[in-house]
Amino acid sequence: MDGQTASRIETRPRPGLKRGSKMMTDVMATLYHTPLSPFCRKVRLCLAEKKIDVELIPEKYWLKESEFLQRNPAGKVPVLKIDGKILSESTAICEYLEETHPTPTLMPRGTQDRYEVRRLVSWFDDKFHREVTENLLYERVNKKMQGSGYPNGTNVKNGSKAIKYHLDYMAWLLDNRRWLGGNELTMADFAAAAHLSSLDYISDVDWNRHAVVKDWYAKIKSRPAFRRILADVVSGFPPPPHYTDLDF
Ligand SMILES: N[C@@H](CCC(=O)N[C@@H](CS)C(=O)NCC(=O)O)C(=O)O
Repeated sequence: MDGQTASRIETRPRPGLKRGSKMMTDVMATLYHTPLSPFCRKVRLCLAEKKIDVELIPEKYWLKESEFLQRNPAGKVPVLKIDGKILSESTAICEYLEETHPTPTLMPRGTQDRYEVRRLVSWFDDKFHREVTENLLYERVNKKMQGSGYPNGTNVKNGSKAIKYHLDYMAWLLDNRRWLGGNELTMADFAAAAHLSSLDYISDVDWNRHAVVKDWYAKIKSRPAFRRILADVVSGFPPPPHYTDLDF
């Protein structure tokens, strides 16, 4: 991790510092998150790309504690405290950040291009999430973490089948564009990379299926904004060695 990233993004308060103490005033924002949540990862990537200081606080959202529900009555992570406000819904948060911190931009200028980015963010956060992330990550990791049972074999099989189709679709897009949403890096790339990185943490992505998708992920994985995500370690689920390897 480079010095800049290390000082800007922290998973917990630094030793000797109490939250709310004067010395923590360099922290501009607080994100309540779960390390492998793709929605939280998307917000973390936008924050890091825009070099916004953030303190990361792990949240066991499934316990539905009253303090958490007060922050977000929907009972979901991510929740971002910034500018004296409490924000929820990952895409709304990313668009808020885009408007308040326009540089570097993660949305194109033109109406058609913006439409395409929004369509793809929704593709990954809705369709990919339902067909792949829920069936693989939530079955294999979330159920164990939350003590809510064992992976359902049918769901895992469906997820493994569906991810192939999604990788094929990404390859088709990337055959025609530099990045997923067009010729610039956008939120669409971060939405996709957030899901895929969480799945890669449990070795559920076949990077050899399409060279163009692997190249895209290698490019995005080597960005400074990605480093903190690659440093995540979830207790009871050690990541495979290739997860952090930029030359995977
Ligand atoms: N549409 C929401 C989805 C967030 C979401 O579903 N987060 C999951 C963790 S990955 C969660 O908190 N689930 C709790 C629940 O659905 O009760 C967003 O984009 O922020």
